[in-house]
Amino acid sequence: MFRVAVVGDHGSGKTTFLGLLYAALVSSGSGKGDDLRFHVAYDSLDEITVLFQRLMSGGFPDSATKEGLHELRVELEMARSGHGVFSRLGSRNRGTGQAGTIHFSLPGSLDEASPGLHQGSTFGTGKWRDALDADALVMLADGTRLAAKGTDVKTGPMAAYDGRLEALFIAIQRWRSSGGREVLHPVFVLSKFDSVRPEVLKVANVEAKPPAVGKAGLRVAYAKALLDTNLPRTLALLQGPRGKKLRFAPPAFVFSRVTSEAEGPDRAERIKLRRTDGGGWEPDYSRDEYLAFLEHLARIASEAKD
Ligand SMILES: Nc1nc2c(ncn2[C@@H]2O[C@H](COP(=O)(O)OP(=O)(O)OP(=O)(O)O)[C@@H](O)[C@H]2O)c(=O)[nH]1
Ligand SMILES: [Mg+2]
Repeated sequence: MFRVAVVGDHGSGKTTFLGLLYAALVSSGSGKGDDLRFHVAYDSLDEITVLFQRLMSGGFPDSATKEGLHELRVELEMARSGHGVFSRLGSRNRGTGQAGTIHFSLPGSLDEASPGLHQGSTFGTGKWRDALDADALVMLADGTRLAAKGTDVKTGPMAAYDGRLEALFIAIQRWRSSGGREVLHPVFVLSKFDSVRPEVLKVANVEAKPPAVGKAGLRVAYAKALLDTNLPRTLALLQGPRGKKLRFAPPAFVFSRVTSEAEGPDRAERIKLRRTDGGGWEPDYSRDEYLAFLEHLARIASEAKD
């Protein structure tokens, strides 16, 4: 089983991210080619279905949805001769069609985690175990909180979060110094990317839209132009000397965006919906980003099995 832990501060967009990932999975698994088939484990089905229905009808996660969803277990299966985003995986596996089980967990909000974690000390049980044992660590960086280049990094809006992420990585390094998985894949999700302050993009000297999926080098440069100012300690740690056992893979970046409609006097903030090819409705979100991320996960999950 390939373990993916999703971490971020309170309200950074964790639940929305997982819901949209599921929406992307559903939309790709019901396409004409059916390159990707998936099966959601029974124990995760209720919560993800409720969240999915909520997003598809234009609502952001509410408190009831948030309470329930702490994990999602998905069995991925690739078509034998896939031609879609998953085709590479299909060929790698020479038609066995298996990517295996991917277990997503949402251990909680990092700003509300145990003090032991903040100090980087080792701690044993509890839901944060999932983060310590993860194959991939997905870190939400709330786009609305990004500071513009030139801001004092020590007092910027993400400075404290940067420290918490760094502490989490140090805790993981310690936890695995004597065993456990030897590779950790860091993934930065720049969430709410529709709402990044224009000034932030301007000062960083980047376009309003991130480079398309597939333009790997440009995307790394784009993301780093924004994150260098906001998460410098975490980025430095990931690039620094290796720990005794644990190795960090090069980070991946996901630009997550769902268009929202502002709240009015008597209505809550809503998700803007758009027409699908099939004639239905879905959230207006960065579907390409999510599909590319699923492909990335499927690939590293299949490599982890080798
Ligand atoms: N504009 C915009 N707003 C977003 C997006 N994603 C999340 N939000 C906003 O952020 C709020 C919090 O999102 P959640 O997904 O519930 O965040 P969370 O990290 O799960 O929050 P907690 O579980 O309460 O800590 C939502 O209610 C939206 O208002 C996005 O892509 N675009
Ligand atoms: Mg949540």
